Amino acid sequence: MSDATHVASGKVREIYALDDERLLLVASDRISTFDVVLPTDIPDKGRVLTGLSAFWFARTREIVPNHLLELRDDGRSMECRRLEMLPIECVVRGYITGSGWKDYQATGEVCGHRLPAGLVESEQLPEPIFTPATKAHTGHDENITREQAAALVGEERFAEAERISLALYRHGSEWAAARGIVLADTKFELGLDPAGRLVLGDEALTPDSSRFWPADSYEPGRGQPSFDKQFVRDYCETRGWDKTAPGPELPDDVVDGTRARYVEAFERLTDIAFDDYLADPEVVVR
Ligand code: Q0N
Repeated sequence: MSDATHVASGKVREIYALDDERLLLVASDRISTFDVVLPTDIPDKGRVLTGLSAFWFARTREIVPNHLLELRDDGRSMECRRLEMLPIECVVRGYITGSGWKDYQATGEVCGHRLPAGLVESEQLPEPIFTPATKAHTGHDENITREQAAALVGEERFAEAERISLALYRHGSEWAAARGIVLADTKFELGLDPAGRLVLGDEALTPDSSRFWPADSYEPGRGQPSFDKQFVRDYCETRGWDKTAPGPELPDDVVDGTRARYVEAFERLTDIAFDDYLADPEVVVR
């Protein structure tokens, strides 16, 4: 770490340059809700997200190569290949929620996909759809049409990004469904390696990059509770917080309950005990 240069900060992750070819991605224990980072950490949240990403990277290598080079012993840092990232977010939606639900209600379409009439909030779509977005550095990512996305990355790369993203979502959502978790939607970031091949970067199929819903309480026609953040959201609602920074500090029971939900997501999805991951992070990639 000592000779790594800080390159970028996300709300909850940091990126450092190790050399010209390699980056270090470090996942913190910070949590955001309603787009605000809260002052209270969730212990091990960064390890859960890093472990899940590494797990999926190891299991989706046949679909697309990825940027993971090495998972560090701290369980929260990954050494990665440096890529030239595409200027789009590769979002896949299997259910109609979030900005997709807003766009559908306004226009009957999401990113140029015309959807059946009469869908209700959180309903499963007839087929998962690829709904690219632009990367907004301030505020929210903006949904764009396939034509706009193709203009940004080229027709051929757009088609490949769509095919890869849909294949990753299908794999992840089927795996999760078998373990009682609905993967409503998810966001991937793809980049190009020096040979010009598409490579999966960022984190993948984690609760921070996806909407995870508990399958046993899934009920179309309303918003769904979040698998991981519901205690935090409920607490923030009872506090009557106006959702502007700074957010409220979280009491111990909300922290403990939320940590338990992250660990539960990890254990259900990986079939690996979280303590085994802490003892030796490599268990998720073997
Ligand atoms: C990169 N982002 C946006 C951390 C993640 N392998 C890579 N090569 C070059 N650049 C990037 C990666 C990766 N991953 C990706 N920024 C740089 C995603 N960030 C958002 C903030 O948190």
